[in-house]
Amino acid sequence: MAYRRTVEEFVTERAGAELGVVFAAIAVASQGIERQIRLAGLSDVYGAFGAVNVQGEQQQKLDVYANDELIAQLGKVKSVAAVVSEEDEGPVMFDHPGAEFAVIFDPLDGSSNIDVNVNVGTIFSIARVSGDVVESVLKPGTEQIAAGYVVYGPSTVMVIAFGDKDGVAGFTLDAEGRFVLTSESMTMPPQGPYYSANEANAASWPVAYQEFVKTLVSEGLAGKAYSARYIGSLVADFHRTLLKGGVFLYPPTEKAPTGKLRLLYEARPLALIAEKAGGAAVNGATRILDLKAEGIHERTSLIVGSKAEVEALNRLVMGAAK
Ligand code: P6P
Repeated sequence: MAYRRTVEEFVTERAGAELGVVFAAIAVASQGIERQIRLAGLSDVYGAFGAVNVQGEQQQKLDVYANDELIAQLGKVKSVAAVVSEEDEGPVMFDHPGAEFAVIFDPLDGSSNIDVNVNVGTIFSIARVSGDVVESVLKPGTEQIAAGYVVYGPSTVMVIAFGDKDGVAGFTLDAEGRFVLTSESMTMPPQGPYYSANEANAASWPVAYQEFVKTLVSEGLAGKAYSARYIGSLVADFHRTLLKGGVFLYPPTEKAPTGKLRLLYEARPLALIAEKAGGAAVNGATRILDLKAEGIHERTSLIVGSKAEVEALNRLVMGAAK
């Protein structure tokens, strides 16, 4: 079998050794997280950690483990100045004078699904630091140096994209614990068979979103019929959308009028990957990558997926807003 490059080798070739080392640290942390998830039932790592994070959410033991592991691995990389995590109020600063990168991440997304053995994921974005770390990471998503996610499951896969290069690449965790290249150029189908949303919230969505889903169900779009898929782990719902096409939508709701998902470490990294794969990502009115964040834990609505569906919904939402 032909040699498969590791994610560190691939990134080093495409974007230089400095970034390659950052991805190597993320790969080591992700391998540790995968092992903890796989063996969770055999050790006491299921369940609540007994504390609440900055989001006011019950931390699961594996949330804390994942966060600690990513901080530990990235803290060894001299070119990383700081990390910004969903689990921490502010940046975790490292004593790395002159370091140029900040890594922003959701260490374990979908953790409510862990105890039921459903896919969960790590989502990350890499920003260039110039001066203040927070100011640097709040810049629009078009400034991302790179972004990626890891989806833990029957097969654990890392998917990445670079801000200034074309293409989306996929790596699979092998038996030796390395993420090796398995998809060199991933593209999102121009239209898909699925829509993905938590329809229990539909009554509180803005009407345009309700109309859109009703139309997909009753008439389809451009002659295509649709089916519903909703896993409840953003990374898994996104990964399916990337591979099969269609649209994932988390519109504004009564409980989350500005959206539930986080802009910096959920929507933006996935928006970069979606666009680099030929898809699109908006918040209903604006391209996700153009949004400047006001705060590191800012939330947003997210419509992401194949161009056909995202653009159709965007037209409806913009039309309704007039
Ligand atoms: P709901 C998981 O808690 C998460 O942050 C995302 O992974 C997922 O897409 C979303 O929330 C699910 O939210 O309201 O449908 O349970």
